[in-house]
Amino acid sequence: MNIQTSARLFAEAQKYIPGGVNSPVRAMKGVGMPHPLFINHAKGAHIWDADGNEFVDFVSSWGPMILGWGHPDVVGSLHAQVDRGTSYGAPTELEVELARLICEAVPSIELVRMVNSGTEATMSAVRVARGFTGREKIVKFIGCYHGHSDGFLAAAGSGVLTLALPDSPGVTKGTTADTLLVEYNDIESLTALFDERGDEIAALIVEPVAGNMGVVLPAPGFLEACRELCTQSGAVLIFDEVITGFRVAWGGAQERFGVLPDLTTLGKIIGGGLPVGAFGGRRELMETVAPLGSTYQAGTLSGNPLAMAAGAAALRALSEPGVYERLEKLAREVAEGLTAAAAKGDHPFTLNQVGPMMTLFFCEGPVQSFADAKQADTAYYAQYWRHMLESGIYLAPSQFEAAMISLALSEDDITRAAAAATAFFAG
Ligand code: KE4
Repeated sequence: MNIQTSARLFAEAQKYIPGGVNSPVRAMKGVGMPHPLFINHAKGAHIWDADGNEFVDFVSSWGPMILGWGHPDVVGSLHAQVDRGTSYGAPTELEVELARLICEAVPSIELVRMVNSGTEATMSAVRVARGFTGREKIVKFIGCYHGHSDGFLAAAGSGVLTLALPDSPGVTKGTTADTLLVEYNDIESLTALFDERGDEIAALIVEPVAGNMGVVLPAPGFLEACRELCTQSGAVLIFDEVITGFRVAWGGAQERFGVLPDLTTLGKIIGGGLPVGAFGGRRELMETVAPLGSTYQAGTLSGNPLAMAAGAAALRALSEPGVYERLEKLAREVAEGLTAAAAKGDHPFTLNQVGPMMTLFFCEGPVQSFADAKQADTAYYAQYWRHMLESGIYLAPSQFEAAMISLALSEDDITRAAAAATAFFAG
């Protein structure tokens, strides 16, 4: 496959951008590529790189493009707005419309504040929880990613109840000292932590379906335990639905699994492909946010008219009858095709899926935690990924990410992906 233009663009990019990319996972280092592919354009469920190579896309820009590229309502909303002004730094009707759609869709959200990224959303939600409770500790789960604000860049230290250590230069010990880490789905350790330190805990933040260690499902009772322990201790339960929001159901994972958090963070899909994030939840919590309350949070481009227009158009398209049934059907067909293909090979594998997000792990199942996920054969994943790329299928360039299904996938796209996978595993 000719990727010379990407090679040239990468050489140029490295002159000006650290690592030649604006986000590390795009570097494609996890799959043994000499350099990332530079994308030229996309339409529907297809994406073209700078050398004109066409791929069926299963990344969806890491989630936002659930409708595919070029949805007429989303593009139309941007064309209608762009000549009216791209940013005012003032309230607009557009942000009221998107806020209304979110409050009506997400069961636990009574008030919502728009921001510009998932990182901003989770950072702000934790601040609200700390301000509301007057407490300082936060609980997060090993393998969950909530963006790159300091308190979340914490690695498991040693000790029975895992104290966190900085997981990046520049993150201070003081910051991560307020972060307590537990294995995902480990209800026993979580309960022990709350028994011992519940009165210090401001918030527990969790991906209700983990997507950043590859897809890992909540074990039966896990989300309910998070809910109950927070209720009992007075800690704030935060569902980080930046991926799952409007993906696994119209009302997100909280609707699909029937557990309501106190705060929810959103991103990706709600911006229709434009930069966006949001945090929202129970009125008594959100009323503490400035200027109504005293917990400060702000942003020059928060509620940006283009992002609001595209996001509202995307949510209106997703609110149409039968959309999520169709998404589930497409996802089921993709999962069945990949599973049948992998079964033709001799490498251990297990597929974790919640509707339109899934990961094919190359290890024995079950994969129910980051410790399990780390058993996956990343070298084999890299071989699989490169084979699929050469076959015109664009997968997430990491074993520890999710395949994100879009409504733009055709039956032919799904058949092509299954055939390419079969050729790899049976080959
Ligand atoms: P952003 O700041 O990247 O918009 O959102 C951070 C974030 C928060 N919460 C969850 C559950 C997330 O998955 C993310 C970001 N997801 C990654 C991919 N899994 C974004 C891709 C990237 O970092 O380039």
